[in-house]
Amino acid sequence: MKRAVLEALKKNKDHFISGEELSKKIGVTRTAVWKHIKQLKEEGYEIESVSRKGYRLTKEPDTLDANALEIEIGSKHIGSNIHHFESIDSTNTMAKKMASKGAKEGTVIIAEEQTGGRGRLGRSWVSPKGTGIWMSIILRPSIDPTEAAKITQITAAAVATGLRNIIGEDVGIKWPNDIIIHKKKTCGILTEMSAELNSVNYIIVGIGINVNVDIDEFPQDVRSVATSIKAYMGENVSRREIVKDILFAFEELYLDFIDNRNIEKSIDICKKYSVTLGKQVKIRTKGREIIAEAIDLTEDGQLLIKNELGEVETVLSGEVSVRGLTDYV
Ligand code: BT5
Repeated sequence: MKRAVLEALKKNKDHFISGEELSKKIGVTRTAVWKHIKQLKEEGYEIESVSRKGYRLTKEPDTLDANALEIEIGSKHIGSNIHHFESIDSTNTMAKKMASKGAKEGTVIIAEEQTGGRGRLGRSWVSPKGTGIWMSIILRPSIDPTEAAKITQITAAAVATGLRNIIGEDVGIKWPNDIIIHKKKTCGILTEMSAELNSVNYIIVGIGINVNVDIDEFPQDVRSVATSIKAYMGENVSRREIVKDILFAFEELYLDFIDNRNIEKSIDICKKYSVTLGKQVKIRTKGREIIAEAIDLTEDGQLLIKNELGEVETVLSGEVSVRGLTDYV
């Protein structure tokens, strides 16, 4: 019911809507409407109320509240079902739990804070309260497990597209899973999978974005490699707008992959915004370290490199340092 009140207020932002109209629309008493309005106000919504005119929504808080997000996203697929947590160990861990209990594809888990945010290979992901986007999407694609890395590329393309809408052209993709603003990491992607030999049970794609994080909140080692959108823009940016834009872009690119077996568009975006291609790179993969030139992405999203012996090889995943960009100098 609270959701219905919020939805009606959001749709009628430009004028007052009376308590009576709201109660008729939603099918509850005027007292119930008033209670929901009170609750929304407590959650940070600013609602003007004028006697004989009614209510008008004047300002929304930048929470990632599931009701507000679902209303705004309006998707039947990715983001149609959102679970919002104030504090959680890791949205990826929660997504795995939910997926193993049957949560449907497109379910999104989002948190204001993670106390045990995870990066790749057991590394940790710093996720302070209320200022970032820490979210995971549950996917159930009918693909071969060997294709899972494509999901990371689709996600990188979607995040870069969403962020470029808001931030502009300083957003780049560092293969395979980082989004960079002005040479520093502002987003990391963690793709995890549960699979049998030939089939995928589910894939969890975790996305962490430093939106309004103050750089001082990061521990020293992270501070030297990380930035936030706020640090770049000089002002707070709506997390909700970003979530919306990213999920919208993700749905289009992901469904193209699922329905048409096509990731060409995603790979084109990854190439176009790449900060890796054409650069000297140091790659740690499968226990070895290679110095090479990053030449291209294959149509599957693997990195094509030319090693020091002039041999061309493909790399499926790994740690990449880009000369002049990250720690490789
Ligand atoms: C990643 O790992 O970049 C994947 C991060 C995925 C985080 C999301 S948040 C929602 C979901 N739930 C989770 O528990 N995880 C996902 P990797 O490439 O391994 O990079 C990890 C490294 O990035 C760390 O070792 C730090 O150096 C650095 N780092 C940690 N926190 C950071 C932050 N907030 N911003 C930028 N860099 C960070």
